[in-house]
Amino acid sequence: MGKKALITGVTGQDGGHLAKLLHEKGYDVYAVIRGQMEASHPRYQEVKEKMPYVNLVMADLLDLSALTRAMQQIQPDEVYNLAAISHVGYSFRDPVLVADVTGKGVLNMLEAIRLAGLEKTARFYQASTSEMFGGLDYNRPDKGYDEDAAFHPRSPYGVAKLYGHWITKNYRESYDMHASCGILFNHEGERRGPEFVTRKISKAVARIKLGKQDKLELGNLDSKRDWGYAGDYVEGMWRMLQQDQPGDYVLATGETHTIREFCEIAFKEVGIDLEWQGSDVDEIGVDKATGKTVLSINPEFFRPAEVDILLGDPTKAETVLGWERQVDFPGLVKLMVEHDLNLEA
Ligand code: NAP
Ligand code: G4F
Repeated sequence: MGKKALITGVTGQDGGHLAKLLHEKGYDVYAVIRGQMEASHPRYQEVKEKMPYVNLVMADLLDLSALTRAMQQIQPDEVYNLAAISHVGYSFRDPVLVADVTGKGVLNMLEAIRLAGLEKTARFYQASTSEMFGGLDYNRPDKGYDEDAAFHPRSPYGVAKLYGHWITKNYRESYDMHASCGILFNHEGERRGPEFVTRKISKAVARIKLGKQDKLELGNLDSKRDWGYAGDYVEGMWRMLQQDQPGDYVLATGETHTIREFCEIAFKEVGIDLEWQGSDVDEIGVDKATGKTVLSINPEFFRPAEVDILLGDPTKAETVLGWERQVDFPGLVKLMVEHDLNLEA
């Protein structure tokens, strides 16, 4: 019998990559999908069609009884908690729901494992985030944040994730659970939701190239992110749960780039050279060849508090886990634009 893994968040970006990886490694893969989702729902169908090897279990992260039943029925060896309301901008608009799902949802998962009597056997992965650092206390320009850096979350999402991070560590210390936290910096790719900036850009660039859209509207162009490829990051999650001891690990690239740079490279991929004109909310990106405005600023996308810079130091993951990345920054942008050109054509 293969090992059994239970994933939450399978309909999201990372869940799809992780389900595939675990299946390829010989696991029996189970995944929690929200209870209200009808079999006719497109996301349910996508999982059924593209990941037929995944056994679906109905449960919501807010529903402790359903989660406990799932743990009792499946008796998983490994549990990967990827489910969350994960959009930082949205978390300012609905902070209470985000606290419940992204924060208390983690407690529900840990309690479900305990209530099912699996705390000594099931290994647990919590999807922690670089958003917990927040950028304000950034004082290591060469190295970036590591596992010991101070937290200073700047969004309701970051605060909720910090609760999830600490309650996971608390269950590790209190009940001797094999519970690990991956502090992941931004990771992107062809499965990224269109509400996140990289996919919004790659999709718009493809549509502009194909004449299906005139212009892309963005918020802050000058924040910096440490962007990697999601497919590389799920391998790191799995490696954390294969260690003899649980722990916390930063997964990052050690490079940081502005949104502006991402735009420049993405437009270049389709043969458009961007020229920046104007400043602040009046700044625009112009196609040098045609003089057409292809990018402008919409203050609607600014956040009440911003994380100006994220840069991670993955030394621990590289040395202890032997974690490696296959896709670099230009490769990531290329991969996303090419994917969206094919999708939109
Ligand atoms: P994502 O694409 O936004 O996926 C979120 C998943 O959570 C979806 O499957 C969603 O299901 C599920 N979900 C939301 N509310 C739920 C609820 N009440 N009950 C059950 N499931 C629920 O996120 P991602 O990019 O794959 O990220 C995976 C995890 O890593 C998240 O926890 C995220 O916060 C964290 N993280 C991500 C990054 C990154 O750069 N991607 C970096 C650090 C940490 P529906 O389809 O039903 O909505
Ligand atoms: O793509 P974003 O929405 O990602 P953000 O806020 O960094 O959060 C992502 O990464 C976190 C890890 O650090 C995860 F925990 C989290 O779940 C999520 O996956 O925004 C990136 C940057 C921000 O500075 C934002 O202000 O892009 C800026 N931005 C500029 N214009 C925009 C836009 N972001 C979005 N989503 N949409 C815009 O139009």
